Amino acid sequence: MAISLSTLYVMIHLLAVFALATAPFIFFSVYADDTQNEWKITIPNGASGKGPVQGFSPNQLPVLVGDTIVWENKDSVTHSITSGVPEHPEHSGVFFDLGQVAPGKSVSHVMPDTDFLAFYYFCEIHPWMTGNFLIVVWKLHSQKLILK
Ligand SMILES: [Cu+2]
Repeated sequence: MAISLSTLYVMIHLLAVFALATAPFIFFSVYADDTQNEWKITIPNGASGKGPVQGFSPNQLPVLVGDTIVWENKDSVTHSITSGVPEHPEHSGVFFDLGQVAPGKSVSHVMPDTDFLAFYYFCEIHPWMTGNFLIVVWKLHSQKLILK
């Protein structure tokens, strides 16, 4: 049976989408090994303002299970690191609640092994400060990379 041109177009399009979607995974698989990574997130000076300063920098991270994420408060006021989204305070802190971080202090969190693909967090004191971890559940088993 001959494949029509439009079918071919759709197939090529799907292949392109697949290639784009998998590119980051291929990139990370090159660097993924059994070593645990440490990621630094800075809370910059002026983070609590609603202005141009980003509350968490970077505010998105692709991390692996077992990675350590460190938040360093370089602002002049205290912030909190609480899982969840500000729109649903009833679910705040379900996954982690690192409490308040005073100016000049740091807190860290080790990414647990769960079935979730993304974690959102925010500052309870300044709820417009938000961040997240994406595709956090890479698992390495005998040199094989498995995306849960
Ligand atoms: Cu804050």
